[in-house]
Amino acid sequence: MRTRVAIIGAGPAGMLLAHLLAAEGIESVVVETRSEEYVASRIRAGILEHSTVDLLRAAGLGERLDREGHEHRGIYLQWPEERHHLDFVDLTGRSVFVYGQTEVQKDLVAARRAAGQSVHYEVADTALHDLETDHPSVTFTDSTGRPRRLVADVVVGCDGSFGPSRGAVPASLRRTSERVYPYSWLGILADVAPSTDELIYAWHDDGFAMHSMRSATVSRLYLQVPNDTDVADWSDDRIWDALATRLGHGQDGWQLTPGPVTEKSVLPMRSFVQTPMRHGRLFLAGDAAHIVPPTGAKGLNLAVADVGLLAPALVDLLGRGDARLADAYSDTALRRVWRCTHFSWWMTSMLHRSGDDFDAQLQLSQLRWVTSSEAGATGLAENYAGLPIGM
Ligand code: RFL
Ligand code: PHB
Repeated sequence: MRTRVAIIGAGPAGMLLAHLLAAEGIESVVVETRSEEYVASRIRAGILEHSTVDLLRAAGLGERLDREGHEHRGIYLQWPEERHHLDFVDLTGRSVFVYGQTEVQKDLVAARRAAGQSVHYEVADTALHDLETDHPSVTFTDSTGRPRRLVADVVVGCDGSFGPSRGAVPASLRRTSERVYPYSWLGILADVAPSTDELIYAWHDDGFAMHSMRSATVSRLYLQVPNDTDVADWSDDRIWDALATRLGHGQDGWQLTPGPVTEKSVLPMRSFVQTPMRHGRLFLAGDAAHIVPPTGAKGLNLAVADVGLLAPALVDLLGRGDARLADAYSDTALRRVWRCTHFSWWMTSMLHRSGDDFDAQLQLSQLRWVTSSEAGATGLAENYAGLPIGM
């Protein structure tokens, strides 16, 4: 098979890239190990930052987002006895949207299907070849068991944290930076109306807790738990009790309403960056190049920002023979990647209990400053609501 751009991974990065390239007349083929249904039903991100929403709208993907997504002006930050609202719109003029990754994925799949996008689901043995030539290729076994070779002008690794693309950059040329955190998140999805109008991020002596949501009838909540926690040890009642304590049920009359839990999982947390994000005719985008802990709600947004830079770079390279944006892609993308890596690390470090009381006092002092100083609040708001793509 021959195509212009071979895209590995049909998650949000891969499908959005295929969509943006097609809008400029550049054909691509996507290969994906999982089934379409599996990719579309993975419960992951929930918050879209301002520039993500702008990009999706400009790409013609904003219709359902505008109809069903919920615009939030800010977030609540709290610790025992105190809850403060940070209004991002007042502070920076920018808001965020609650619209699940599952919904973004459905919109992308529908748009690509309507356009006749070639996507090979349920492939195996994906391997990358000849990346230092101008005819790189991807080999895989298709869902019928047939070995295939896809020859392209460019290969883009959008294959997330476990895909083969990042390892295809020669070990002598790649650098990785990593931080593993000593705690995880236990996340639940519950069929109950959210007990809050906007997200609550809570510091508590027992550990961090967060109240997020997916819609007017579905809540998403998280608890800080030790690494290697077994979900089987957390009954629904135990989870709701811990959430009530950490989120301050009863404080100033606020109540947390529990409901039926429909999904429950433990999510380890780490920061990871691999540089450069390009090697020869291979480009990396999204989780294939970087992972952030979820506390800053940045993972999906970073994947979208990468693709927002990469699509015009590939259009120039393949459509006009102009390599300037492609040559600048890695450095340009990494500026935002490191900004978001810092912000996610900072939010994580400020809100999770380490067990050390000196750390706890520093965290509380930081929270008091962020919620009482306009400079502090604006810094958080600017990063959370999102910097412009290309910053
Ligand atoms: P994805 O979504 O992981 O997609 C990569 C795809 O590549 C496929 N693949 C392969 N395909 C072919 N051959 C191979 N050998 C392959 N190996 C893998 C995979 O099957 C997969 O379909 O990466 P992408 O597109 O870069 O998108 C990144 C986002 O999914 C991720 O950053 C976010 O979900 C992170 N994240 C959050 N981000 C936010 O912005 N806000 C949030 O609130 C937020 N919450 C979260 C999250 C991630 C979570 N988990 C479990 C990772 C909450 C959770 C629980
Ligand atoms: C979510 O809704 O899943 C979510 C929201 C904000 C975060 C992390 C996860 O910071």
